[in-house]
This record gives sequence, C-alpha cells and structure tokens, in this order.
Amino acid sequence: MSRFRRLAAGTAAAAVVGGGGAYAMYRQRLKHNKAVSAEDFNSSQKERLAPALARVAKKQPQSLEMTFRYTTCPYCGKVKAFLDYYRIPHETIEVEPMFKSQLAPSEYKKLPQLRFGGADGAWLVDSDGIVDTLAPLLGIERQLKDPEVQRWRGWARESLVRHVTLNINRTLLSAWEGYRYIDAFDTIPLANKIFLKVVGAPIMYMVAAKKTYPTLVKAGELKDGDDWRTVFHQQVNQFTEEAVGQKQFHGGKQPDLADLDVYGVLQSIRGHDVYQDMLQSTRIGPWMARMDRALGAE
Ligand SMILES: N[C@@H](CCC(=O)N[C@@H](CS)C(=O)NCC(=O)O)C(=O)O
Repeated sequence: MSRFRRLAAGTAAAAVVGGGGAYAMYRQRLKHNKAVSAEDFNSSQKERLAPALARVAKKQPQSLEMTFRYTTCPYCGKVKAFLDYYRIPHETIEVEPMFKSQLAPSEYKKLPQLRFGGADGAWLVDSDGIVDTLAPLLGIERQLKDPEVQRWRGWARESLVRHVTLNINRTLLSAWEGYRYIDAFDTIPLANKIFLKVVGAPIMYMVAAKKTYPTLVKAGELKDGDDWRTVFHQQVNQFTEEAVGQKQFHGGKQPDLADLDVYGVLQSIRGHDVYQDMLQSTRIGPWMARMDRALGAE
C-alpha cells in the first residue's frame, strides 16, 4: 500500500472510530438523562424543599440559592428570566456540558437545576417544575391557569425552542459558534473546551437535522424546501403581533409568565448572529428592549 493510501485509510479509520465513539457517548448520555424523571426527582426532595420554599414565600431567600445551567440552554434561560424578574437572589453555576462534573451530587442529569441553601441543600429541577412551584409562592398562581399564558408558554417550550435549535445548528460552523460562549469561563479547562467544540458541535448539527427538523415537520410547522430562518422569523413576528400587539407586554403593563418564558428562551442565543439577525429582521425589537429594562438586563 502506498504511503498516501495508508494515510488515507488511517484517517478514515480514525474518523469511523471517533464518530462511533461520539455516537456511543451520546447514547450513554441519553440513558443517564432518562434514568430519573424530573417529577420523581422533585418528589424525592419534597420534605427537604419545604423550609426553602417557605423562605421564598416570606421573601427571605438565602443568597446561597444556586442555579445550575448552560448559558445556551433555552430552558435554563426561562428560569433565569423568572428569578431575575422576581428578584430572587441566586448565584449561577455554569455547567461544563461534556462531563457535567458540577452535577455530580445530583442524581438528575438535565439542566436547569436549582439548589437551595448550600452544598447539602434540596434540589428543584426542570424549568416548568421550578417556575410552576415558585409562582404560587409569589402570588401569581392565577397566571398558571390562564389559557392565553398557557398557550404562549406552550409555544415557547414546544415550538420556539425547536426553531432556535434548528437555526443555531443549521451549519457546522454555526453550531461551532454556538459553543463560543464557553471561552469566557475560566472554570472550564481548555482541553474540555476544544473537545466540546470538536465533538459537541457535530452532535448538535446532527441532532438538529435528524431530530429537531422531523419533529417540526411532523407538527406541521415546517415543510421540505422551507427556509428555516424565514419560518423562525415568521413565528417570532406572530408572537409579537398576536401575543403582545398594542400592549407593552403579553401581561399588559408588566410581563407575565408568557413574556418571561419567551424572553428566557431567546436569551439563550443572545450574542449569536441568529439573535442579531432576528432583532433586525423581525418586529420583536421594541418588546425585547422593554423586557431588558424590566429585568435589569440593559
Ligand atoms: N423539560 C426540561 C428539559 C431540560 C433539557 O432538556 N435540558 C437540556 C439542556 S438545554 C439538557 O440538560 N440536556 C441533557 C444534556 O445536556 O445532557 C426542562 O424544561 O427543564
């Protein structure tokens, strides 16, 4: 075999082993993520959570409340928007997405997670689990049952999250850029950052094409040949016109849970070209600026 052929064969073998390794890791991860459901996990914490929730209700949260998140996770964005708007003091722990070592003490492996009161504290997980548990303590239980709030919260969770994922991971380069945020975190070792981009970006690209896209097609929100970016912009305009319209917010003069969920999902891509393009190409800008002001994010 010529040197060139040996090199080509070696490279192809490495690609197959590397690709197979990444796929095996991905399967293993899905298994861990499914091992405990959010509902079962939250139930297991019920007794330990009670005193922490009582403190939130009395507006006496400890500054030890911690949110575990990925900056670019749309569900984590929902929780951050909620805690920021209701001024619940909390510290943010950025989880390194490849090995998730910061989550070692928790049996539940998805994000976001909220931990109350230090290292031995009780956990509350799942974005809706967190918001729906804390909302009644803040006197806004009525919103949870409002059909219009439910409609747009459902849209944020089922539809907007997927359009965002699809557009961020439309090309390998765009998926790679989606991981740029990680460079800002000194707590994450350089080797993990490189590994994450080299393995994580292709995985996200594949997930978008093979999982997110068919789901949106099945839901009737996309069809073959549609431009993904155009459809995303149409969806965003529909929210702006139908949910907000002539009001300041969906909630009227103040944001409600629908505003907070939609805003939170979109904050997960702030800084990415797709976010900038959305602000320029849709009519969501004025609402977004009002939300930034309401959450003190300017
Ligand atoms: N229903 C959950 C979904 C959470 C979720 O899927 N989070 C993603 C990050 S955006 C996750 O943790 N994926 C598992 C992983 O990264 O291994 C929620 O609303 O909190």
